[in-house]
Amino acid sequence: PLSSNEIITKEKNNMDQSRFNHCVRVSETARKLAKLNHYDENKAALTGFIHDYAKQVPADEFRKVIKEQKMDHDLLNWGPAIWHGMVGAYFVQRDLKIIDTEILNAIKRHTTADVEMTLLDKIVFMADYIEPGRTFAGVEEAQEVTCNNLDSGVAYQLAHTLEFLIKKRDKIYPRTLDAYNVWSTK
Ligand code: DGI
Ligand code: FE
Ligand code: FE
Ligand code: FE
Repeated sequence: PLSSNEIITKEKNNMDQSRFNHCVRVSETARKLAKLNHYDENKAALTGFIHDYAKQVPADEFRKVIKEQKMDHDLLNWGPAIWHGMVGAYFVQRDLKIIDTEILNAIKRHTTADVEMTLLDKIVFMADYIEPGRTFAGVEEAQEVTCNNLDSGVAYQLAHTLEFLIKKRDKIYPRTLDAYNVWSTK
């Protein structure tokens, strides 16, 4: 495996400074949520740190990997917002040499969520949403809800993300909608 310093260097070289700073804050927030929910703090912090590793990969590189790795061709109908998690996990495995499927799955699910989510999936999904750099209206309520109950935080984020996407007349990735249907009633 790569050393921590090698991972930090590769992460830095794959994104700009403000995205890197976001990743550091997500890492710290994931550590805090792990402590609150009795999960391995170091594993949560690492996953949070690398969750957006592929956020600034060019679209053509994503398309190439989707085809070469024979991933679901429906992915080609979507864009970087969906790819940087779902396909981003491939880049994490390839470049950062991380093979832990729990970590890779949490990265795959960090944007869309999923009908079934592990504790690590939920920690990273919520840390990304409530990290202290976030400024959207309602972020304080989101932080409070999430720190009181992680599952309620997941439901909160999914509902608000759907509202946000519909307001923009953006497409809803079916998995995001499936996740909302399951988590909104939990
Ligand atoms: O990568 P970050 O910006 O830190 O955060 P993220 O990975 O949670 O991505 C958030 C963006 O992804 C946000 O602008 C909404 C978008 N998104 C989430 N679910 C869907 C989606 N975009 C589309 N088109 N469809 C979705 O279902
Ligand atoms: Fe992301
Ligand atoms: Fe997110
Ligand atoms: Fe993020």
